[in-house]
Amino acid sequence: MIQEKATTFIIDMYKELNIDETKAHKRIQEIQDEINQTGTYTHNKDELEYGAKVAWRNSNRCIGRLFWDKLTVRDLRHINSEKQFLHSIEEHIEQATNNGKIKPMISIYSNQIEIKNEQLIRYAGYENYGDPKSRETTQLAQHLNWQGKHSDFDILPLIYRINKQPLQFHSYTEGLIKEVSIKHEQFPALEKLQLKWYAVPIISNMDLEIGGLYYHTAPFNGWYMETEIGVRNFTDEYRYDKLKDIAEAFNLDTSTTSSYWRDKALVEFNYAVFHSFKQSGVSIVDHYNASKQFKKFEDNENNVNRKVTGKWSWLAPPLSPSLVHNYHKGYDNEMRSPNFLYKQTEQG
Ligand code: HEM
Ligand code: NRG
Repeated sequence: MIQEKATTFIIDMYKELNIDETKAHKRIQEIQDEINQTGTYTHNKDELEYGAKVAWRNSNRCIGRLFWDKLTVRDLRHINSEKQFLHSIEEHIEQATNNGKIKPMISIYSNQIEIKNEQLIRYAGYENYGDPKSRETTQLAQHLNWQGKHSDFDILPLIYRINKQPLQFHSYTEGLIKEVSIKHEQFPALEKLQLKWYAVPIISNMDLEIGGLYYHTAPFNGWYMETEIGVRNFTDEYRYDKLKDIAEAFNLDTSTTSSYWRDKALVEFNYAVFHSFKQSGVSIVDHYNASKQFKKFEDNENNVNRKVTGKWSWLAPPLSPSLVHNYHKGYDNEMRSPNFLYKQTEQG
């Protein structure tokens, strides 16, 4: 099984990179020998980098794939001490944030290191405050003796384990996490709600599969599309559920749905999220531009005779979806390898 997957991966990679076929066969033999001796094999740096980039290219739910080739891949498989690990995680956050000019980045660790957070940066969730999505992680952190301030925006600590030792937590160095306050130049009342969001989404709960090997600890990030924050995180009833407060800040009549206050508030709020990020010098993309970039990705892929796979329900933005091209066409959701996968335990 692993042998077959490794073989397919090497053949695909060498073909795509125009490397001599005899070299592919030599590498496959090498891998076969390693598997015979140890039961598994080790990617070299080129394989790891290519594999991570193609995993992004194959991520059917991602609209940001135009930039798949511009992923900074950090090979951190050698790291085996707590000190090195924590330093490297903070380094990822700092380098990916890049003072606001966000760099797409992935850090790949050995499976001896486990991260329990869903994203490296998330706000804690309590019964009446914060992000309800993080309640479980918050309880775990509290169980480990972490204490939050019980505000709406307490940054959760990193929760990790090395070499099957007990779980530990680490609170990030002061000043490391960049955040953006949400405001609207025409409606000062919005700022009074004191909403803010962190600059960089760094997903840390997915497995990276390359050539039959699974990297369980491989946090990765790009930048936000504004609707992720504006339509979902602040608006979903099971998240921050702020739409009514936002509509009131915009002076809308919330007494009847036929005033369209929900729709009006949503559009204006997404505008505010986008421009607040821009004004703070933090990378973000609006859904029109993201969709345009995705079209370019589709064209690029067609030009090199690769079929684009995708999941329509995720690629259609949750704000004015019918105004972008991808709403009006279908996508094949076939799963390619390499790829990013949900962990078994979180698949539900
Ligand atoms: C999902 C945009 C970079 C892999 C998504 C989603 C958006 C998005 C809007 C849907 C999220 C949701 O609805 O919750 C972007 C943008 C990027 C970017 C604007 C800017 C560069 C990346 C990178 C990777 C990646 C660097 C991996 C190397 C994924 C994966 C998903 C996803 C695996 C599915 C996540 C899930 O199922 O929860 N992306 N992305 N994306 N993206 Fe990207
Ligand atoms: N919706 C989630 C983040 C999911 C991934 N989105 C990205 N990924 N933009 C949220 O926190 O709102 N990325 O790698 O850039």
